[in-house]
Amino acid sequence: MALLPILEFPDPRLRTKAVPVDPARVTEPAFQTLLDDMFETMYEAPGIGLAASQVDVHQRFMVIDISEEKNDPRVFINPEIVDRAGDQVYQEGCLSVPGIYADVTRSNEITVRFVDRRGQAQELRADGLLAVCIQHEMDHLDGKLFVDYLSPLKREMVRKKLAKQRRQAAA
Ligand code: GNR
Ligand code: NI
Repeated sequence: MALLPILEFPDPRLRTKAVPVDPARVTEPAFQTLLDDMFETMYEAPGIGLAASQVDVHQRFMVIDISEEKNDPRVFINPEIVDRAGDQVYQEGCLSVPGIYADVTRSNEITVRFVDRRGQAQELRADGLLAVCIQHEMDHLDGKLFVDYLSPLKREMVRKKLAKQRRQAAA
């Protein structure tokens, strides 16, 4: 297994629109190893989700584990939201925007169609934090970050704060 480097805002590669995964590739060893490496990277960070885009792989899949015990690994390949209801506000963070937290409004309940790590088509109804996380990761696949929901002024403040954090880490 291997830890993968995570791209950080404002890296332009985070803006790449990911392409669908060929379902026939899912069960191949190279893809399964990539999934394992993404879980290892997510758990080590630590985070509750990781989109392939964040590790510079511009294909439509992500890994999620929102459990306290870190024993509920979920894989979503080629996810599509087919139904949604209501709104919720959640204070989000992102491994690609470290140390920044902000309220984001998203759908409260979603139905997502996807392919699992065995290559099987699935449909899942999710709400609460799982629904937030699925929507946050799907945004990454479209090159979108949670800071895009902030005003341009706040986003500029985030960019400067991260630049300062990096300067101080380097000094
Ligand atoms: O670890 C993460 N926590 C989190 C908290 C609130 C809303 C979304 C998230 S996802 C984030 C990991 C990440 O950056 N995934 O892309
Ligand atoms: Ni994120």
